[in-house]
Amino acid sequence: MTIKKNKYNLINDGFCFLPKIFSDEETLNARIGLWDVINCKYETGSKPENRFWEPGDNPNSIIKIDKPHICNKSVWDLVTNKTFGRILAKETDAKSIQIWHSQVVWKPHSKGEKGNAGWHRDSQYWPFWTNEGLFTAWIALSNVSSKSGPVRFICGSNHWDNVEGMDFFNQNIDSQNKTLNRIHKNKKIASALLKTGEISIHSSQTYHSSIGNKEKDPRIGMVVHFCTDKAKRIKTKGENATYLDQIKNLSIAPMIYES
Ligand SMILES: O=C(O)CCC(=O)C(=O)O
Repeated sequence: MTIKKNKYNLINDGFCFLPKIFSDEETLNARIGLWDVINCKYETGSKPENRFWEPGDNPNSIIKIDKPHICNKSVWDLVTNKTFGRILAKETDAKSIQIWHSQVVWKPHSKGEKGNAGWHRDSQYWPFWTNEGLFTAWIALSNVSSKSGPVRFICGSNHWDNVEGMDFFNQNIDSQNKTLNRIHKNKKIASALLKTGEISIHSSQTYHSSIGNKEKDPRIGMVVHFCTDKAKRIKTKGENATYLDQIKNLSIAPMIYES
């Protein structure tokens, strides 16, 4: 099934789909670079911010590693592509686009619940940001079919109040579905069926998840968290108090568009 690219929009639905803007060479190089990062080979000498999978761990579980863009030049080149920055600015009606965080979510053929990413909205992990001006671009680095565990968005959930009990790391999606169904009966869910090089964007308030990859090839997403000129920092105490100070360092948090 092909998605009608203009059918969804960021404001009403909380997500949208963009056509391919990256060349096959750019996506292939980034994919090779991410595989290196996954295997602890850091071309730039910089380590990722956080690893949730190590070589030797379950080969059928979801692999998530934070800030791979600082570890590999091809990954850096992908996310800092000028056309990408311009298109994100157009879609979000922004004067500037800064990448402040990223992840690779690499999903090999899954077994059991190990490939699941639970329902969540990104803002629940970001107490140091306001909701406005915060978005995520998901760049497909493989073809994503309905069987490969695509990201699924709940239409309009960017307008919902918080739903307790939702979490990326909770792989029991059946139990999360029960909670969601109690509160929101008539949901419409859209899957991001993307070709390599295509992109989805969602707001930080949009609930999304993904289930296991039943294809034999990996499903690969380069997840780019970006802020616009409308985003504002919130002062927080404790372990997050200084987390966002790193956005002053453009070699960690590149500005990819300024009007
Ligand atoms: O790639 C996935 O399955 C989950 C991605 C995700 O949670 C995100 O893009 O914010």
